[in-house]
Parts: sequence; C-alpha cells; structure tokens
Amino acid sequence: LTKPVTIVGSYLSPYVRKVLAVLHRKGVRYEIDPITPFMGDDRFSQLSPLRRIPVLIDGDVVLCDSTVICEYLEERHPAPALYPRDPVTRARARWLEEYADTRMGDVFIWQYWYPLVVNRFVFGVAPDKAAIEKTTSVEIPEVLGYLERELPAQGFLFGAEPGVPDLTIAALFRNLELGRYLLDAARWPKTAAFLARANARPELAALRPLEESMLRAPPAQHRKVLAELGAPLSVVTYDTGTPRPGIMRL
Ligand SMILES: N[C@@H](CCC(=O)N[C@@H](CS)C(=O)NCC(=O)O)C(=O)O
Repeated sequence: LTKPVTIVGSYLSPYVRKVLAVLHRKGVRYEIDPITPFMGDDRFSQLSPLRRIPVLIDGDVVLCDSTVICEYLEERHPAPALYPRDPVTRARARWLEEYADTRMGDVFIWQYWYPLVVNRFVFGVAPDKAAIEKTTSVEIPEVLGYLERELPAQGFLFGAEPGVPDLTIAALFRNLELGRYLLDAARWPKTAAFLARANARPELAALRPLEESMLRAPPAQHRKVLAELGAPLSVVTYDTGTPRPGIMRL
C-alpha cells in the first residue's frame, strides 16, 4: 500500500473540497490538516507562498492550487479519467473549471462566503448588507444564467460520471448552501437538478457532515469534532489558532 498523500486545508474551502472529491474518485488515500489558511504558521507560508489552501504533499512533491493538484492527480493516477480525452472537449472542460475557480470563486466565495462567514467568525468583521444584496440580486443570478445554459439536463458535463469540472462547480455551490443561500429551482431548474445529482455522489456526500461539524464548532474544536466523525486527520498541523490577513486580494 502506498503512503497516503497529505492535504492542507479546511473542509469548508471549495478548492479543498474539489481536490478531496477527486482523490475519492481516484481511490487515493489521504490525510488532512483541516486548517483555515488565515491561521497557518510560518511553515505553512513556506509550503504555500500565497498562503492559500489547498496544498498537496505527496512525498517530496508539494503543490499549490486546486487545478495544478487535479492535473497532477490525473497524470499520476490516470484511472478513472476525470478530464475528457478529445482535445476540443478537454479544452471546454478546462474552461468550465477555470470559470468555476475564478468567476464563481469571486462571487460565491469572495463576495458571499467571506463577508458572511469568514470575516464575521474569523476576523470579527460585520458584513456590508448592501454589498451582499447586490451579490445575491445581480451577480449570483448572472452566474446561474450562464450555468443554466452550459449544464446538461442529464448526467454530468462529459458523461454519466462526474469529472473535475462537475466536481468544481458543485464544490463552489456548497459554500452558498452553507452560507444559507437558497437556490430558486423554478428559475434555474437545470442547475438545481445538476446539483442534486452531484451532491448525491459519494465523493461529495461523504464530506457534508464533516463540513457541517466545522461550521457548528469554534476553530479550536475543529480537530476534536472531525476526529469524532472519523476524519483522516494528519498528525502534523500548521495551525496557529490566531488569524492573520491573507496576502492576495483576488
Ligand atoms: N486558485 C486557487 C484558489 C485557492 C483559494 O483561494 N483558497 C482560499 C480558501 S477557499 C484561500 O486559501 N484563501 C486565503 C487567502 O486568499 O488569503 C485554487 O484553485 O486552489
């Protein structure tokens, strides 16, 4: 049996979730240090120069960025393939992953999840209600309009099983759900049905109770509640327990 890889990063991060779902699909064992990036120590800065999660450690290999990590996993563990083979379809898959990581990341994470959850509970900063209102009434609907055109009525983007772009899109949506955004299934029926299919998949469903337990417990209790649920925690942690602001703006 090969040694498990290590993932540094919280179950509440959509980019960590995307990588964990890919590891599950590929049957790669992992241990996790479920830290908030803002709480990382100086060793974490060495591993992750942008002070971002996820980080993957595989022996001597240390990689940052969920896309870089997923492409590495695809090349290292080719079966099952999680990107299409044909160049045209593969390019479209990469585009949808990029759209999710950047535009959905901007709107769902930076404009919704950070002000409502992270800034409030990690840094003690109250959300700007007018900014949240604009995000929910203008920007989230704009993203949903695009996805409603792109997502398939049945199955997943490139077949019957989810690939990296499907898992990325669903992983980003999970933060809206955890932030209590209610998706209007009458207005965006294809997207709602796609998410229901994706969330029922074991690679995402298995993570849901862990995410919820983290949201309910204060950061100092995270390891304890996750251990009780059987999370594969790493022995080493880069957590300091004290937040410091991130270094990147977007
Ligand atoms: N493009 C990166 C984005 C990763 C990212 O932004 N992660 C967030 C957590 S959800 C983070 O580490 N934020 C801390 C910061 O930006 O300072 C990826 O795909 O991994």
